[in-house]
Amino acid sequence: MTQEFNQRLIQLQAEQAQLINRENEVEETGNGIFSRFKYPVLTAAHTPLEWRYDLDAKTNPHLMERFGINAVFNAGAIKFNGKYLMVARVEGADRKSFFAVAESADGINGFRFWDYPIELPQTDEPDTNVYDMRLTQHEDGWIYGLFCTERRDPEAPSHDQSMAIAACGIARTKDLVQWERLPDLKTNSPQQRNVVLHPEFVDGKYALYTRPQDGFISAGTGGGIGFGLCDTMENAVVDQETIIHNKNYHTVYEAKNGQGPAPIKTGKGWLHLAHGVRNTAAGLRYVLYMFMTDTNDLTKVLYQPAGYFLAPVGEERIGDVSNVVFCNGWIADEDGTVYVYYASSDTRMHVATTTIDKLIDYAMNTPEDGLRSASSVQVVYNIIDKNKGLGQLQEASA
Ligand code: M1P
Repeated sequence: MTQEFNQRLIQLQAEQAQLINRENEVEETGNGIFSRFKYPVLTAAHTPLEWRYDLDAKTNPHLMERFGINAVFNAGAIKFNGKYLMVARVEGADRKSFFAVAESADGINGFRFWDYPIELPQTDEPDTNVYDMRLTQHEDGWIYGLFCTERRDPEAPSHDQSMAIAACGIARTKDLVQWERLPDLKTNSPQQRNVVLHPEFVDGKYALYTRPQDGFISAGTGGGIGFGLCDTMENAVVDQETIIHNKNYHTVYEAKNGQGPAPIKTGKGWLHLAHGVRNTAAGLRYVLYMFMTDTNDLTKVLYQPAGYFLAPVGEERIGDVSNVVFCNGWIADEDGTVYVYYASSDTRMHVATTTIDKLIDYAMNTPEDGLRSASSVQVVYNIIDKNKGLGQLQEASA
């Protein structure tokens, strides 16, 4: 027995050390907009063995897993004390999700979970499931975590055990260890997911991106990325939601969409990353897309490149909920590098790197969606015509 325990322990520890210490590799060439990396940066296998196994040979002689982890995905992100942190959605084999911080020194390699997952205080109405935290370092001095809290619909008949109500839970912290729970956001929408706090005050108020929707899965008559103001986060109420980016027929955000992480401020406007969803014969397909809003009027969309910014490829296409990429965390570094942390197929986390300059260029110079095949052909014609006589290698400039 002791031999079995020892052998398994050595193997488990060695495999995890190899996984965490593996250097990632940038994928060659790409599209010039961002760089993808070969390996996921955070997976279920990255979760500490101490969370999953009873490591006492007396009570667990076969060294069996006592708490299975199914997936690690949809992480918020922040640079904190010089380290790159993700607050990941960790989903147990029991389907319940919770939040846990993982840290890396360079934003790409060596992500390692902190010793304990986050102990999230409860409101008077306990959460059944929590997920998809968006982190915002607000100018009021707090780091806010806005997330989805899900509870069974009290109106649900007993034969339907899947009807749920999604609402926006709110917590705040100064150190990502101790969290203060605040009351859930109140809006006029029966369901809310993908709510994100803007990092600056707007007219002295807190500004929130929302996603009103009718049903738990379907946006119904709701949907679109909403924008609203509230006086306080200690009892957050958004009375009015203005849709700033709507669902649209025959686009990648035809069925629904949602704000990703908090937008990044640039000299040209606010850069937004969002997810767009469309239906296919194989189920819903989630991709990431971008748009840019005006520096002073956050409801005014200045630029919206056509189509997706990032879509699932290769292994990313396969997982618990296949054909999905989802992003609720990115970090803009002081040197202009942007780390986009995205999840694939509700299963694992990846990173893509780019820069603020490239994202501005992408947002401003990628043609908009003409909403018809003929318009797309015209865009290609314009590019071909402009390319006449071009395509030669350039002299290196000083
Ligand atoms: O399964 C894909 C995603 O579905 C939901 O996103 P949305 O609310 O936009 O439909 C969320 O449950 C998300 O966590 C999940 O990744």
